Amino acid sequence: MHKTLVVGDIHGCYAEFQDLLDRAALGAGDRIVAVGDIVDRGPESPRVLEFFRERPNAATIMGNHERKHVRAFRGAIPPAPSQVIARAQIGDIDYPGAVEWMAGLPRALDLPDALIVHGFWEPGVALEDQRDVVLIGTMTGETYIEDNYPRPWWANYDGDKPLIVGHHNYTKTDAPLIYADRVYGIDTGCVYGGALTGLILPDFRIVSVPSRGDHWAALKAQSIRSGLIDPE
Ligand SMILES: [Mn+2]
Repeated sequence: MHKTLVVGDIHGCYAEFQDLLDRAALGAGDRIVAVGDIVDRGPESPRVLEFFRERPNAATIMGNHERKHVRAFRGAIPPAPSQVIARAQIGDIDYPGAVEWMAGLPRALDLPDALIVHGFWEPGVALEDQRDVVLIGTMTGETYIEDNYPRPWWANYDGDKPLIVGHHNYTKTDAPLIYADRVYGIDTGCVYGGALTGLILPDFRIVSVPSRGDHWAALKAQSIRSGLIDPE
């Protein structure tokens, strides 16, 4: 029986991602799936991108950060500091190809044992009819869910398989949110000094490694010093 390691928001934390792969001890034929937001805010977005672009057994869905790269590159929105920094890390030669690849990412992965989306879920709506902004986890999508449904949103989940999401560290600890063995929120804030969490299917076994530091604070400070972004 092959396993699937589902990984929370990596945000360019390549070292911790490698730590997690060591901890998970996957075998040949096992699969790695990220919940999106594999880039931005962390030190090594290019290496994380390369991993998911090159490995045949690895896949990611689209997070709100990948979507921001796509929309900013197309001129729909101005890039936020975290996209400016990631673009500089990736380099102008490779950036268009990276964005094109991000544009092709799916907004959900419907696995045999779980449904995986980055952001949220609207109850009473079939997967194919869910709004992009809800599944991908934009501010618009979050506001829409909060304005129209009781909180917390995960208590309204009515899909037929367990749901795995990232996007917010709901427990504000290094431990994932586990709601009624039905909804798993596995973003544990690695890029802010928390932990990187994975879930190994089909057993829903948690694996976790500590962050090596508050990468976003360090990278932001360094990028302000170098003049790449403006002070807030
Ligand atoms: Mn996110």
